[in-house]
Amino acid sequence: MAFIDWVLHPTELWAAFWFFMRHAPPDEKTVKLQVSGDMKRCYDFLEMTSRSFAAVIQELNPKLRDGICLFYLVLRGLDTIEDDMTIPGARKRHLLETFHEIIYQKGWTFKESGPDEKDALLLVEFDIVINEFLRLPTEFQDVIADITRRMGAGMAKYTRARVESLEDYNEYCHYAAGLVGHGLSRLFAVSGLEDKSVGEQLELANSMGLFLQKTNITRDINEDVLDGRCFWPKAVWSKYADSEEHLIDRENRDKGMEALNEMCTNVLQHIPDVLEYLNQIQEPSVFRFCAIPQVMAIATIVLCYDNSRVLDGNVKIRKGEALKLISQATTLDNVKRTFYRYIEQLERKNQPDNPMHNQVAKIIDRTKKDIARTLKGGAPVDFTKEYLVLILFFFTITTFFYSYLTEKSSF
Ligand code: D61
Ligand code: MG
Repeated sequence: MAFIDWVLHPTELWAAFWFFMRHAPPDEKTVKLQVSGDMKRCYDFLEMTSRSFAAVIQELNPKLRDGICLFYLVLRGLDTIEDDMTIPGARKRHLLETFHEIIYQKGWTFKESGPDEKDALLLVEFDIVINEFLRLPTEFQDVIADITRRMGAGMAKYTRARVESLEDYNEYCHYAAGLVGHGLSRLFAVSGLEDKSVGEQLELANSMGLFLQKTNITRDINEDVLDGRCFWPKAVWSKYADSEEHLIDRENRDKGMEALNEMCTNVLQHIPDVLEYLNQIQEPSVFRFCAIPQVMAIATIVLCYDNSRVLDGNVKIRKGEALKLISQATTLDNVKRTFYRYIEQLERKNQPDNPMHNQVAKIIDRTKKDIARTLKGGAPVDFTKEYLVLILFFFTITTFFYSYLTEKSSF
């Protein structure tokens, strides 16, 4: 059905065409040609362990690129231990709580991962990550170690505790992703590419992480429940289901949908902070690095809203849609236009009989007003589709006219 998708979404085909024109394969590999030895291996690990962040990290300004790659690998190592259900509780908590010291121990490796652990190899060769970490400027090392310590402690806490209340949910997401936002903001400031104040507005940085993490948690409910996990807070799902399995049960679909819509509404609350955070970012490569994950997230959460396929299995935005989002995440104004488009789509999906209708309508209203007020030229209109139809129209006419002429002259 991919072909039909492309025909039905000509603007995405257009974006894909330009994307592949700009990112021809040889160009893509330039980062790895510039770096050597162990750092090259670290970029291999980055590509192995992250589909979503590998490209944006590689396109960062060289002042930040290696530091943020290593920040990612250190935390991915920590998260691989957190996610591994085969490591005994006490051992796991000890590893999580001491990981910020482990990253200073030359030669440390870890071979105890369970057989299903997708990123086990990263820990088997973790000495390589440590070598490169120790080569970073100490200001970078300090930030990474501080965030690793706090994230490890939080993750250790949640190996026992469950996500019960909404406060727990915000706290867990703070440990898993909000702290990444803190660390990144501090690294941006330390590098001198962004203002010192970016490294101090940490509440906004936290929201950047929460918007991404909560979107994933909301989208992945089916997969997580089938794996025997659930990150939806009990305070929410227990209003609609007797158990986590009951939540995705077809027999309980109406209640399941109410729970899903409540979870989506919770995510949407972070939108004002996300736009305010992006408003402070100056350097173009840092801007794209921050904006691309956020536009993917808003597209995903709007797709999930009132969508029963989330409870049945996996939902994903189309490949072409993702390429279009990436190519448009260049400036604050373009990102605002993208958010506006998705907010309008959400408005169409937000039916009056939905119990979340009023709360979602408020967020829609506020976001549209915020954007219309601050965007040059006011509320945006997207004419890309109309342009393409026009081009296609003239192309067809010209072709017919041309063949008509050549037919005539051949006689
Ligand atoms: C600007 C740009 C990027 C940002 C940001 C601000 C603020 C926060 C984040 C990125 C982090 C968002 C994480 C969302 C995806 N969630 C996960 O990967 C979960 O793991 C959480 C713990 C490890 C976090 C590692 C990480 C992720 C992204 C980074 C980074 C570090 C460092 C630099 C740049 C981006 C999730 O993992 C699932 C999996 O194993 O694949 C989980 O276990 O919950
Ligand atoms: Mg995890």
